[in-house]
Amino acid sequence: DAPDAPTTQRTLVLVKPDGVRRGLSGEIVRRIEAKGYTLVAVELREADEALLAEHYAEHAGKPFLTPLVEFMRSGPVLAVVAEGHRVIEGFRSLAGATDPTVAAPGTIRGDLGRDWGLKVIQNLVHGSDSEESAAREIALWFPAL
Ligand code: RTP
Ligand code: MG
Repeated sequence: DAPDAPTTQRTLVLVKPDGVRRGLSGEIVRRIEAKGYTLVAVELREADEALLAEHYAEHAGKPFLTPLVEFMRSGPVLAVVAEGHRVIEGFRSLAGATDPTVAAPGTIRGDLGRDWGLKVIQNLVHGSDSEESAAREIALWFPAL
């Protein structure tokens, strides 16, 4: 590579079951593409318990883990791998804060999400939070990549 070539990075995005059920998959993918990121993989999936336990391993022992896994199994999720310079941070910025009530307007969660007062926060999307998480999550969801 040339010394100043942009480094590419990949992230795992999930449109969670609430997003798919509400018909927001296209709008969420649209925002990723409109930002200029490249789609590497897109697949509608029914996640099983083993996959989700692995995906959410960092939350083992937390009180919201069981309702979170139950929620994530309540319907299909759209699994997406997106690519671009600083896409991990960039998608987290597009997604907004975890709690949709306080997520900034302009973000996916701020514009489209709200707290429904359920056992676990339903906030439309997941995005990898570091290079290590992204590598681990992409290998888990898309072992062929
Ligand atoms: P994500 O992993 O989904 O991209 O979201 P995040 O980093 O903003 O949030 P994280 O702390 O990793 O939590 C994972 C997901 O668990 C649900 N959650 N519910 N108190 C609650 O009800 C609660 N806390 C976390 C959310 O769906 C959150 O996105
Ligand atoms: Mg997280």
